[in-house]
Amino acid sequence: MFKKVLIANRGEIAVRVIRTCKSLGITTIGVYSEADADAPHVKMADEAYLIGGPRVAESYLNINKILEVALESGAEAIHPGYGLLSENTDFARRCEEAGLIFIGPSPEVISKMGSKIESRKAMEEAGVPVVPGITYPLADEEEAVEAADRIGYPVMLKASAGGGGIGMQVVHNGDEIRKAFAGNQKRATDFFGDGAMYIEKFVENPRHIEIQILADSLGNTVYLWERECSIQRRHQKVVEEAPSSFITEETRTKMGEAAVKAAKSIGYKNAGTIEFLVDEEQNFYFLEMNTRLQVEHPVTEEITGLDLVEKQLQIAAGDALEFSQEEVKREGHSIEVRIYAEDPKTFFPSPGKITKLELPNGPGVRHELAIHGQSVVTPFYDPMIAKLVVKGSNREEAINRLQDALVDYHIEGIKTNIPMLQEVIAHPAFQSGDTTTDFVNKYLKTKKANNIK
Ligand code: MV4
Repeated sequence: MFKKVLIANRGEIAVRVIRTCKSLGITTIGVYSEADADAPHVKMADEAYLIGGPRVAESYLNINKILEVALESGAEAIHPGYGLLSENTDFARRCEEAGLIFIGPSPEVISKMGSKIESRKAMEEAGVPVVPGITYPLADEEEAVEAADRIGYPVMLKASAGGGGIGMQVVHNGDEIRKAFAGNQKRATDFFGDGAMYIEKFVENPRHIEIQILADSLGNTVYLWERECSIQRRHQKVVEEAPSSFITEETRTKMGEAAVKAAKSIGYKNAGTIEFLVDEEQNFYFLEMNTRLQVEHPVTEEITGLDLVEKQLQIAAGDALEFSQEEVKREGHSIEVRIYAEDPKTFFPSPGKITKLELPNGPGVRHELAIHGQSVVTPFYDPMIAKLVVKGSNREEAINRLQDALVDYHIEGIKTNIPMLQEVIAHPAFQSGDTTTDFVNKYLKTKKANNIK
């Protein structure tokens, strides 16, 4: 195992990674920006180095500076967390070139999965179901209309480099495509520097269900069941749970096996997630692969009893997975909610100084925190300030524990989305498991502020 690891991230995920490193006796190197001198991850790390100004481009995305700190401090490996540099092909390659181990898959795999068209192609070749559609960049809107006529409407126009719904639109006929094409292509070019567009059949009322996998460098790949993440607001996940109450045992096995096949076919290594859309008939289709540890990984840890950060470190150090697929357990039910510093009515970020923080506890309650009781939440970073994770022996118990915990969760000084989370969890549709991707628009009182294009 490594002796020294640099954590190239901030907030709750940096804290999370440091915690496991400490439990394994690994010395932790933190990095921080001028805005984060007082942040929890800085206090927790064994050593912490200032790497630049508050804006991420000056600090947490500053590859040269981060590599310099890693080399000077004697770190052997870098954990990128999620977001920031975690899916940056150039960073993974630069780590390799500097003789540092990037804790994640190879730069080639990150790059391939970063392109929606490339990853679709890879999955088609591997025999993993993809949504009926095309697997090449469209030359222009007329080619899009031709393809859509073949696929059948409605279709979804998508950007190959897309994320967060950017460059994506549902279209119902040729005229709509002609109207939508150039605008979406331009947005994709502006945001990602890549205007490649493709189309897929539009899947109605889908659920977002993803499979966690682990792959070691010796060829062992296992799936750690699913997470259901259908409740999202503007492509931001809000509530995640495991297991899904929607899929059958048969679908669960098929999806797990498809995810392992997907990972093996591309030579995947480390922890990864295959996202699927699941339709009302339980057909599932590959959507995209996330080549990093995800925000919602704790719900998988809760039902499997595994520490995913520990597995990532072991895999990166060259160790074999010490268990087989049959030995992966699935016990109880876990739900995570993301707590954002935002106005619960307007959903605008709500930075400011925290004046009071009182956290619930009790059986089955877990916290992942980016803040402490006197933190200043700045506007420079993602407004997610904490995750509340609960576990129960079944979904009902998990829901009850979550409701109680949210009542006892007190943050003062800034506004948070806790009222919205309470509304979701208390809703009969959530309680009965009716959790499709249009939940927020369909059921919440606040839905006017939640328009999805
Ligand atoms: C879709 C879809 C329906 N049909 N693709 C949204 C984010 C992006 N990564 C893919 N997304 C979707 N792709 C087809 N062919 C519906 C969505 C979608 C969605 C997916 C998962 C969770 C929430 C969502 C909210 C709106 C649309």
